[in-house]
Amino acid sequence: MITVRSPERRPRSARARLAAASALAAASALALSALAAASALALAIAGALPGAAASTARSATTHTVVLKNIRFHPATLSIRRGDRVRWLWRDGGLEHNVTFHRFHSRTQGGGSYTVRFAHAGTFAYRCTIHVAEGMRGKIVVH
Ligand SMILES: [Cu+2]
Repeated sequence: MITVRSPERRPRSARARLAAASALAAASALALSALAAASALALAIAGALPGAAASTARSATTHTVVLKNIRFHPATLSIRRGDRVRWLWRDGGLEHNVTFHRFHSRTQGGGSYTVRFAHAGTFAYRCTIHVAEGMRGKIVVH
């Protein structure tokens, strides 16, 4: 009696074993993907940390002001202490200068002039050639 039932049971139990094995494989695949996700998250966190550290020790930025059409663009620029401002002559060779109370560029038809602003405050400047035309600017350092 048992020997008759046994061949009937065997395929079932074999199928059951196979099902159990594939379930285990699926479970381990899930575990692997969870592990992969966890390590990807760990990498993302590790990657984010140096970025957060870098943002607290902010590096200086260089801002650009373009001299064009007898104007400074932008006329008013807000920056942070330690930042640089670079003026770019883009007025088809027309001569301009960047003149502050205590320092100034050369009068030139092209090129650039860079100043680092170490102190907070509002610094007005102008082009002495075109001051009557309203060629003035302002750097606000925070
Ligand atoms: Cu000018």
